[in-house]
Amino acid sequence: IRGHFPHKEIEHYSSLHPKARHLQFSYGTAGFRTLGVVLDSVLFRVGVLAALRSKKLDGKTVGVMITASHNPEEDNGVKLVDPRGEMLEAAWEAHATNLANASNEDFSDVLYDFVRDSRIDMSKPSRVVYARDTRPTGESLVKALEDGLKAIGAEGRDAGITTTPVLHYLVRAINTKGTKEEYGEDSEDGYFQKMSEAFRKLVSGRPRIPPLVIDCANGVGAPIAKKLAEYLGETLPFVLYNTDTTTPGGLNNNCGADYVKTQQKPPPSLNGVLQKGQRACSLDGDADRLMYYFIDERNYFLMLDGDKIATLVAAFIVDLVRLAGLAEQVKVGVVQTAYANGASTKYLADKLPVRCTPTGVKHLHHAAEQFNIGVYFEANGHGTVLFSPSTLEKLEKHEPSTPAQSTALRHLNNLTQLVNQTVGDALSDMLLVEVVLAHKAYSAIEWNSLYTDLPNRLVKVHVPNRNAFKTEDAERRLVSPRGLQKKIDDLCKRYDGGRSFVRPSGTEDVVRVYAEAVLRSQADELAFRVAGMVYDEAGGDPHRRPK
Ligand code: G16
Repeated sequence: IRGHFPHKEIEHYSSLHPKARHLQFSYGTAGFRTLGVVLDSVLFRVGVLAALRSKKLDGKTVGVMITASHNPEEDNGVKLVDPRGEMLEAAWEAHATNLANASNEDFSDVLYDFVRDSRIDMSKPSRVVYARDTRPTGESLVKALEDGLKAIGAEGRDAGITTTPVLHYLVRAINTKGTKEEYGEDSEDGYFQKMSEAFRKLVSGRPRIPPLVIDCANGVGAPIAKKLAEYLGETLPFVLYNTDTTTPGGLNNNCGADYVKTQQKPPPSLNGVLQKGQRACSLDGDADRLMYYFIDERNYFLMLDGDKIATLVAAFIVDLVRLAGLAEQVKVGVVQTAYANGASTKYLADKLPVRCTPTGVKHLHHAAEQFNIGVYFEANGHGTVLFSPSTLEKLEKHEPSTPAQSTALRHLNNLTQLVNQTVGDALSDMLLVEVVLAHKAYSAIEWNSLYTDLPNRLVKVHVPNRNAFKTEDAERRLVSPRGLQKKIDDLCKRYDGGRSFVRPSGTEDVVRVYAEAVLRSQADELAFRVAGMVYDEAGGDPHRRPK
């Protein structure tokens, strides 16, 4: 090993954060996620790992976010953020899992072997910036993380209570400071400044935007949205709901983006609030997901989910690229997952290349990087737009030959500033949606009418062991348990437009079942029949079979 391995410090601090023998942890879709009260040892070890990751990357700043996002309040979690603000490199996820599961006696040795095998130079500097959401377990988990940093002697920067997207922004801003790729000032203020300035430019000269209702899920999105309102002033009036971050049990409870998406209805707290046609949106517990919706003339609830956002945004960007005279040089593509509504994929595929990846921002993000401009969204409202470095350069240098080209180019350049390109960001995405609606002079009704969603249903199935379910083909097919996929295929054939798939969740202890069909009743029936098959196959208790 190069440099000094701090055996003593590691043993000392590790003894303050012992791992319970019977617990096993795994770095899943979005890091470690489980009950907050059992995560102390994990946070300590993640602190150690983040510090080592920074050393490995020559002292660049690495991020740590403590959140369980859309999960219930008693859950918590932690994920690592790489220097450009993107998710941790996949190869290190396995290291994270290994370290989290090492026994107390072995931890120091396992760590030593890891440092040696990964050729980490212990004499390098180490910097970590971290933040947490509003969960009650967050405060003590931060302390455990800080002990991990101390054990390695890393320099820590506490970004306090903020959203996941702000933390990702900070990581990129810190690491690009003073370089050609400077991302913005490395503070919350810098984040708001950058976004709100771009927004003002993009909507200037457009008619006044009618007020938007925002459901903050009783989470950290509430204080951050409040601050954003100060920066936006009258340019985007909004009314905040579900902003109570102190009453126990409120977080994501009967509110938030996940509630709206899975229940397919507005949070009860908005009953009687929404006027017909008025735009409303829900954030999730760490404000990285966004779900729009409205009530129509007949009092029906209509949801504008991640697919609707992707189509709206992608079509707008394609138009701008064409108007700027760059259609030949800048190719726009869209990335979705198996959860994308079949109607959205059909609508998009007529206009653009569309790719499908497994669930998880990290997968979509990497696929989107393959395009000059990659628009990625999960149906659950998680997504963003990526402009490749060469595209950014083109947009900056391109000489427009007409006033119309010049305007389109200016809009595109402002979009690169408006969008949080590090990760899905509910507030930045919200501003993006509002820009497109303002430019197109669309109401929610017109936006919704771009295409009609196939009725769909998402069901959670509680099974004894979700790891028995394994998938292939971007999670669209099951390979295990054997034979189950064939049964699902046979069943789907009996429904008009029937499609269904099954996958284990990476953030909750459940198996997820998705189904869609031409008729609402059929989509529901298909979902529950597949859920029943999953339950039986997994040996679930017959009395608790999904209904
Ligand atoms: C996380 C991931 C998302 C994923 C979601 C659900 O979101 O970042 O990419 O769609 O979990 O994943 P799964 O179906 O595997 O449970 P969040 O908002 O909870 O961080």
